[in-house]
Parts: sequence; C-alpha cells; structure tokens
Amino acid sequence: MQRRVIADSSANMLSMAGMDYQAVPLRVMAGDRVYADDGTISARQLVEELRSHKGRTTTACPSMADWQRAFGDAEECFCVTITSALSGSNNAAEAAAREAMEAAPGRKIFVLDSLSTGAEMTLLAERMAQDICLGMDFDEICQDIKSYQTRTHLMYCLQSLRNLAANGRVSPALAAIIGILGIRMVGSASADGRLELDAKCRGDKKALAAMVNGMRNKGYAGGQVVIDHCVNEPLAQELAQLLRAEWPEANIRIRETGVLCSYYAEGGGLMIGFESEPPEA
Ligand code: X90
Repeated sequence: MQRRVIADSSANMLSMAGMDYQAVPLRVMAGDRVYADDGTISARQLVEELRSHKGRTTTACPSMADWQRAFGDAEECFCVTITSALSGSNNAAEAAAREAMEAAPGRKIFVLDSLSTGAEMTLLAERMAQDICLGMDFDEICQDIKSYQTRTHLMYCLQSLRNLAANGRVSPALAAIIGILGIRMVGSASADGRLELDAKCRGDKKALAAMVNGMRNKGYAGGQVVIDHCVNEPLAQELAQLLRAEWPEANIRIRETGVLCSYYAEGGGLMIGFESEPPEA
C-alpha cells in the first residue's frame, strides 16, 4: 500500500530523506513576478529582489488541484497545512481530500490544521513519517499526531511585520511598533493559530533571552528543535548555543526559510519549532 506524507511549503521542507513525501507550494507575487515556493530561489535572493520591488506584493495558497496533484494515486495520505486562521491552504486541502475520497471510496486522506507553520509543521510531518515506518494503521496515526501536536510549539523573532500587516495578518499598530529600528517581536503561535506577542525586545541579546525563556515556559526540556532563519544564520547559531548550554542533550537543526516564510518573516527573522517534554527514550 502506498502511504504518503504531504505538507504545504510553509513547512520549509522540500523533501524528506527516504520517505514518500510531497511539498505543495504556496506563492509570493510581486507585480507580474510569481515566486513559487519550490526551491528555485534562496531566501537571500528573494529578500533582495523584494527590496527593490516598488509596488504591492502578496501571497497565494495552493489550490484544490495543487493538493490533488500531491495526493497522486497514494491510497493513504497524511497532510499538514499552515494555520487555517491565516491562510486558505487548509480549506483547499480539506476540499480536495473530500473530493478525492468521494471519487474513490476506501481511500483515506487525513488533513491536519497545524494552527502554526514552519518548523512546527516539519515536526508534525516527520512524526507522520515515523508512524508510517512503525507500521501503525491509519486511525492510530491520526490519533498519535493529534496527541503529539499538544506538545509541539512555534516561536519566532521578527524584525519587521511590514508584509504581515500589508496583507492583513497582523494589526498595523503592532507593525508600527516593531518597525522601529532595533525592536524585535518575540512571539508564538497562539492556541487558535494566530500570532501572539510575547515580548518586545531592543536588540538581539534581549530577544535571544526572551526566546529561551519562552521555550522554557512552554515546557521545552531538551527535545527536538528546528530553527529556521531568513538570512540570519548567526542569530540561529547563537540561539542553538544558548539552548545547548542549558540542555546539552538537545537535538537542534538549523535551516533556511523557504519563499513563503521568508516573505512574512522578512530578513533577519527566526522561526523555531520545538517539542515540550524531554526526548523520548
Ligand atoms: O495563504 C496565503 O497566502 C499564506 C498566508 C500566510 C500568512 C502567515 C505566514 C506567517 C509566516 C511568520 C512568523 C510565524 C507566524 C506564526 C503564526 C501562527 C511566518
């Protein structure tokens, strides 16, 4: 039986080693240029090109057809989407799944609303893959993923909310405060899948302390961490160092944001997916 894991591209993961995995691209539009989130442009180049673009920019979620193409002929699909509170990706995936299952009774497609994005989605997709490797059945996997989701989290540190505000995803008032030079917003994905402000920090040092604190408060105790950065590897490395100082057993990976997350996190931004509770034995 063919079993496939699928995530939209906001997970910042284009492939998964040794797994039947598909990424469904979102898009960024600037004038008549369309940037598909499929690995064809780096975060650095995207940020540079957008800086020189004068007009309006926006984003688009995948269509039902995009999701259906990703399902392919796989009999069982396990999908995870960016939060439904900020994007239509989850809606499109749900509708595509309903249609595909009606057309082929017996086919099983699970769509999970991550209520988050980025590296938290990566952790959820990797858990799906792990469950498949363990040979769990469809319903067991759905249950396990929902319970795993209660101990995955996302924090971020942003230097600008310009693109989020321009596209109606955060309030212009908040964007104006964070837009002040040197001010960083440290926040997390809220329970209902929106941006939650945890701390306004002046400078990287305070922001790093706020991130470590935020993770501790959410129950981080040495489990998996995935740090995605938008043209800011030094800050990602510093955060990793602070975490290792406190939790030597921490399993930390550092990656670069894809197109969608680079656009919204903007240059300098970090997004951190992590598990609460210690690593499993
Ligand atoms: O459908 C679309 O056009 C995509 C809209 C996406 C909007 C939000 C993306 C945010 C990405 C920002 C930091 C983390 C936010 C976490 C929120 C739960 C990156």
